[in-house]
Amino acid sequence: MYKQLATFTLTAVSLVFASAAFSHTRLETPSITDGVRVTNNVVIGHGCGAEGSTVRNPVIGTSVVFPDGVDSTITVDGQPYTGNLSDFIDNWVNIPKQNYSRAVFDLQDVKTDSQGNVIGFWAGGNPLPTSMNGYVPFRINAVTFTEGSCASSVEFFISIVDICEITPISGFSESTVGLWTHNSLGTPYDRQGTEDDGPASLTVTRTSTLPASCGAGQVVKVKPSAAQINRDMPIIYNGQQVWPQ
Ligand SMILES: [Cu+2]
Repeated sequence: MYKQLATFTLTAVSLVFASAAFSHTRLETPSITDGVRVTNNVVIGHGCGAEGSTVRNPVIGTSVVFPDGVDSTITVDGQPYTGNLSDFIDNWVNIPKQNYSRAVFDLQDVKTDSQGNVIGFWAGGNPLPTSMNGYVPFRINAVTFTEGSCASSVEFFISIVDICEITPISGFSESTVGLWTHNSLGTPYDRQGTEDDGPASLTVTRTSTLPASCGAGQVVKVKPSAAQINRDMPIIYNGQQVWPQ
């Protein structure tokens, strides 16, 4: 009896955590393998409001930023790495490509760096009913591991802000924005919280055999820089910044 109760309690607790985690804004397919182009979606699971609240404000837009790999922060097996992303991934350029869709939002466009490479995208313009999920489609081009590298997987942290009300930065609150971002970059877009569980993750797992000298291989993680978030998170539409404002 006690054992059954314990099992039930554990199951109930893990279900609560699972559903809470699932309702965050995440990628439909967070785990992919190298060398394959994958159709994916940003899944907006709920509107703005305190985590766990039942009444939420509808999301009217979303802003999505991939680490550009230029000034990103890299760790290898948990340790800071000062070399380049190209030591592990040799084609991290123009990896996301937005798929045109007016299924959820009327307006959308890609975000580009100074060279015109896509580093993110946004969509918005009308409210997503709070009772439904919103799927914002994009494609991830085939990612390839650098020959000779020891990386067995590379996890990219994708920063997303769901917007429920257009405000200046000073108006950011749980009821106006959903911050699916890092908690300690030091940008106005940082998620409030002690755990760094905001961004949506995308893990690329290597399918080819590692060089024999690599042993078990290295686990690589890539976060955007504060400078990139500050530069790339705002939404520019027809040459004008429309959010935040
Ligand atoms: Cu959530």
